[in-house]
Amino acid sequence: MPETMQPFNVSIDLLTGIMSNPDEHLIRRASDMRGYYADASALENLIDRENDPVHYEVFERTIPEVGGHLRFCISKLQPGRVGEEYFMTKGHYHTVAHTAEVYLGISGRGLLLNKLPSGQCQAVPIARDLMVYVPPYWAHRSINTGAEPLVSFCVYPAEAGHNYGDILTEGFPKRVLFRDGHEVIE
Ligand code: S6P
Ligand code: ZN
Repeated sequence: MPETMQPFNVSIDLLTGIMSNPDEHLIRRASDMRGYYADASALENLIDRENDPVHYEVFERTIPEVGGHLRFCISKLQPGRVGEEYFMTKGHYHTVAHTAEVYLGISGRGLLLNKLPSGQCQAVPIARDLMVYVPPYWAHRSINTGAEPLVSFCVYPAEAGHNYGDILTEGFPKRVLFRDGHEVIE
């Protein structure tokens, strides 16, 4: 047996989405989202007006990034809009493209926007008590369409990795907007 990692547990507050003892706490601020929203000037206004607020956070325990292990995290995305567009994460393909992922909604509500390299795009609702399966090869991004933080628990093969570059170049073909009092996907 090549490796003997010890079993462990992790405390997660299911109301706030805070993992009490993460090894890694990634914070993405509004300024980290330059280039992602359709309305670039609305993003600059948000950065100036609210002093570059936290956009989303990822809480993780360090797991070796090798086959056999599973990595897991809590993702917490704030509510709000940049112009008409709901707050969202950057989105990524997995570097090892044939690796899947499970997202379990913990609190809040929104969409998981999924895209294949062919251009096929699917928006799947996520909320407390809704789990989303992201099959191999699909890029994925969380979008918060609610008024509360969207908190998800994610699990994926530890070797998957994150490929942000390809989806940033291609873009997701759909955006999720609040327009004329309604949620619109266009
Ligand atoms: C990892 C998983 C999530 C996201 C997190 C932030 O495979 O999909 O942990 O990393 O929701 O989103 P993003 O698109 O900035 O990595
Ligand atoms: Zn992923």
